Amino acid sequence: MKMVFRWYGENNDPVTLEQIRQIPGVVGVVGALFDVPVGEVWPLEKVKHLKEVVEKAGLTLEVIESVNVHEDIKLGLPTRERYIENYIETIRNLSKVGVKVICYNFMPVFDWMRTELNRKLPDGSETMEYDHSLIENITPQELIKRVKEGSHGLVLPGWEWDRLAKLEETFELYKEVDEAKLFDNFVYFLKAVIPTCEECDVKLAIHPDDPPWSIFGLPRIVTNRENIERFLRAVDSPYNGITLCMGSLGANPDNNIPEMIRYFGKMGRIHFAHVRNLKIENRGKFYETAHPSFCGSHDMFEVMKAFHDINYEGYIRPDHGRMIWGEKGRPGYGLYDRALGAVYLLGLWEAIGKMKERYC
Ligand code: CS2
Ligand code: MN
Repeated sequence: MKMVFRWYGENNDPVTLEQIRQIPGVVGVVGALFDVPVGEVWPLEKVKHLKEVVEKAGLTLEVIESVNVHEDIKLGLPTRERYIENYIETIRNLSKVGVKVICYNFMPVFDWMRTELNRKLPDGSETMEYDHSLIENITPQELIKRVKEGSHGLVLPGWEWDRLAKLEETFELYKEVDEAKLFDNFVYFLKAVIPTCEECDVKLAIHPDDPPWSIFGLPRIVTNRENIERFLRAVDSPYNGITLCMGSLGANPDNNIPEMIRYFGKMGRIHFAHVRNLKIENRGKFYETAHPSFCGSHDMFEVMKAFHDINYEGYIRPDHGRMIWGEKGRPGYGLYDRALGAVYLLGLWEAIGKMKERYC
């Protein structure tokens, strides 16, 4: 297992590479270019520059999150061909600087969704919350306004305000796209790009839908073991893999996370993992907690043990953390709580390994 940490780039992240370097056990960052419009090619020069900056700080850049998929590909419009070509070009450019895994998602319109970005917990920390009953009672526009207000002026991953400004148009187009159609469009995309991944030795790792159910009537198709297995088998290449984000899948208590890790791990299809905890208050309502098991609804020991048992050699990163110790930053992506999370996960990993060596 390789422990990595998400970083938003120079002048775009209050967290510095020097700080990340000092978190014990973290070997690399998960990076991206945030100034290339969705659908355009990531220029080789920019990618090279990012790589140099990261390596100069003593860290690796082997995972990219995210190369976002243009909406026309998800919608299956004729214009998708151009965007697929661009995606292929981006894969090639990333492979040239040694990128091994690309995380992406296939969620219509919205990336991850929360209804409250700054919920105060009893210990004074702040965290993000999702409440489905609220989603059912407001419009997508109202929701976007809420998220924007809570974002402290920082662009959130997958929440490009310009793109979201054209919401009505996009929702109109999705009237024609149900789950079956979205699945076909997804497989069409995979069939087009996976041969290049094989050729360039870059693995694709789809991020599950967050939360793993339909919102605002939009289709969602990466939500459980059954539908994940379906598209893994539809394009049966080891380069067609997943990002096992337990924060996303774990919001639905029907998803058994350790079991999914064992299942997809044995298939050799987990290339990247987001490991974090959350507290399910009731069905459809949860908030993000600190990583340890006693803070949330998930048994993190069982999760890390499942990764250990499958001899997981891929990348893991802590995911959303709370805002603690007065830190101000991008919701979910402060330094302190994620650093505590990384070290906690590494502690579990060491303990599990030594227990096996000594007592089994
Ligand atoms: C991330 C996602 O912040 C988050 O919740 O896990 O935004 C993730 O980066 C994308 O869905 C992957 O494309
Ligand atoms: Mn995630």
